[in-house]
Amino acid sequence: MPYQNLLLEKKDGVALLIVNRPKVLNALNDEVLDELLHAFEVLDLDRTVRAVVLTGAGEKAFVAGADIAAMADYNVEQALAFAKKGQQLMALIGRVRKPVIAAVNGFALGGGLELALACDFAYASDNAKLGLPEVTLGIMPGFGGTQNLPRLVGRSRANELIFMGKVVTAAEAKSWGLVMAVYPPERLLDEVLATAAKIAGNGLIGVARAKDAVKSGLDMSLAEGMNHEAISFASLFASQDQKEGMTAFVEKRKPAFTGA
Ligand code: CO8
Repeated sequence: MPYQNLLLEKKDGVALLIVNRPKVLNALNDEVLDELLHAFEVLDLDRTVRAVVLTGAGEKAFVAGADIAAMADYNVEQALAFAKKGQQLMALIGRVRKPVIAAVNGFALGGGLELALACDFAYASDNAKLGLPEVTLGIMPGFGGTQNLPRLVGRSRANELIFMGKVVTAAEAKSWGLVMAVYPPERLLDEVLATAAKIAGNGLIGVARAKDAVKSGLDMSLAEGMNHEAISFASLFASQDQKEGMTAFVEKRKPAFTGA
């Protein structure tokens, strides 16, 4: 499917997905959400892709939120449908059987920060600004921000950010663990692509099962999560990647994982 609002490049097992509406700072409207849903479904199934990097086009923004002009005249039913579609996208990113890493290259506001929060982890440029300013528009986060942010940074920090509509610097976001590292803008993408390439060199099934164990474990009791982990761990011993990884170690060579 040719995308109107996305760019997609693939190299050495890493897909680079770019939200491409720089004139409106990559704001998310219904069409962008549909295209992102399609792209992540396809990337999940694409056996040549072992890690995904998500970023925004241009030098100013990752994604500056849901499209305010498009939402302005929504009624309650339209708002619900839009929120559900956004949440469907965030859930899909969590289910994609490979890591999805956000390269936050500028503003990540509202639905843009919620998109970054849905990724497995994030890096930022040192000029990035992150926040959930929805209350300044008379609304509240609707793409998972009230659920995902407190799980990541704790309830007090999340509440302060959300109730104030506060926007924080990349350095502050790093000190909270919201982003893993901060780079100069011109280095950000190369650094994130290098991280993705390292992950892409590991056993795909092991990484995928680990992603699932961490993600679903957050919604389980400790005992259920442990059991889920043990079953996932054991299942890997039926994979070729486990045989290859351990044989390569014994033979003192680099493993050549196939993802099978
Ligand atoms: N939606 C639509 N257009 C936008 C958005 C946006 N979120 N952000 C920026 N733009 C547009 C601007 O309107 C402007 O367009 P134009 O050139 O035609 O005037 C263009 O992008 C460039 O923006 P600015 O001129 O404003 O650039 P500045 O550098 O002066 O400011 C800011 C950058 C600070 C990022 C500013 O653009 C801004 O505050 N943007 C809005 C940020 C925001 O409030 N985001 C949250 C939106 S609400 C949301 O995300 C809810 C998610 C859950 C939805 C639930 C479903 C119902």
